Amino acid sequence: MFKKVLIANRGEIALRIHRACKEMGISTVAVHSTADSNAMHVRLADESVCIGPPTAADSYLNIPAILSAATVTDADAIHPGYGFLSENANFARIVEEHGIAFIGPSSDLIATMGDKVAAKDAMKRAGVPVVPGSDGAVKTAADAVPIAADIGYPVIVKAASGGGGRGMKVVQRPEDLESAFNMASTEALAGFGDATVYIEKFLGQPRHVEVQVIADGKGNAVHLFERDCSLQRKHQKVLEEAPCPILDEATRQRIGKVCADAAANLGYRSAGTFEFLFENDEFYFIEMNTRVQVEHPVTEMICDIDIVAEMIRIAAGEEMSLRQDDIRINGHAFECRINAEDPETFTPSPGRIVEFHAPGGLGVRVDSALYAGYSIPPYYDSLVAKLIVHGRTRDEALMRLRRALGEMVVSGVSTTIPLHQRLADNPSFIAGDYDIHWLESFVATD
Ligand code: MV4
Repeated sequence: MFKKVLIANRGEIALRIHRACKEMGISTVAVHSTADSNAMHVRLADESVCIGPPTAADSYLNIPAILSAATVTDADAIHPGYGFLSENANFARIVEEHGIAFIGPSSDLIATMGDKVAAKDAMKRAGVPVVPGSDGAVKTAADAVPIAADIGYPVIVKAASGGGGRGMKVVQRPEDLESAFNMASTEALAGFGDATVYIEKFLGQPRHVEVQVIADGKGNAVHLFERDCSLQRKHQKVLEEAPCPILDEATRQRIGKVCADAAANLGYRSAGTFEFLFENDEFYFIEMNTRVQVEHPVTEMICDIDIVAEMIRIAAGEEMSLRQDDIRINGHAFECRINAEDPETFTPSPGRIVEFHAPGGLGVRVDSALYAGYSIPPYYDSLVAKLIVHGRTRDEALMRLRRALGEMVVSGVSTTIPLHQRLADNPSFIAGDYDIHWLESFVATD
């Protein structure tokens, strides 16, 4: 097992990784920008290294600085967390070339999954159901015409290097195809340096359901069931739950097995997530995430498995001890992403935290790097805490969610806690009756 792990991240996920390391007897190295000298992840780590100025491009994305920090502290491995360098295939490759373990998949599979066309193709071949669409990339607007006609309108043009909704264009009618194709391709080139696009059938009211897998790269893979992440605003998840409240048991077992088998087939190593659109009781693969995700705790709560610890054990070359038959869903979990933002306008609200009180009690977990007196810097993501609740049933988890939100205090900055309180009282949310567009209208009208 590793003696020392460098955590190439900040905030709550840096703490999350630190906690897994300490429970495994591993010492930790924090890296930080000059804006984060007083951050909790720096305070808790056994050692810390300043890697640059506040701007992420110069610090948390600074590959030479992070490698130097790992070298001077003699770290055996690097955990990238989420965001920043976590899905940068080049970073993973350079880390390995330095004789340091990258706590994640191989750089080749990160690269494959980063190319959405290659990812879909790999999944199709591995027996995963994908959204009907073009067979690979579509080169010109003229080529798109018969392909779109064949798929049937409406269609969606997507950037192969995309993600987060950028470079995506919905096309309702054939006469709009050429301009949409050119806009998507231009946006893709500007945003990702790659003009490649592909075309899919546009699904109108799907849910976003994703399956968590863990694999050891030696042909062993398990799934940890699914999360429903449909509650999003501007492609940012707001509240997630596990399991999906509208999925029947047979379909759940079937899609889980499909994903675990695909992960084993691909020789996938580490934790990974298969993202699907779910509509009319059918799953359609869209993308695979090759990192630990923000919302991984809802899965940990229902499966009683430490996903980050598993990632570390697997990166250290241990064979996976998890057995599919031992993994069961116990109850229900919700996660509220608490952002330092105005709950109405969603404009960021950085600044000094005056009071911080985390709720507690049975079935309540708070993953946060906040403390009273801490100043939230304006340079990074506005996520400041995750409130995760678990109950024996969805109803019990919901009661617990309201109770915990009522106890939580973050003063000095605005947060999205009031938004979560309104959500937790909303009849459609309570009924589990929502799709990927529902939250946008809830925020606009309610
Ligand atoms: C789609 C879609 C409908 N049909 N693909 C948005 C982000 C990107 N990762 C995939 N996205 C979508 N792809 C087809 N064929 C609708 C979306 C989409 C969406 C997906 C998941 C969660 C929220 C979303 C909000 C708007 C659009």
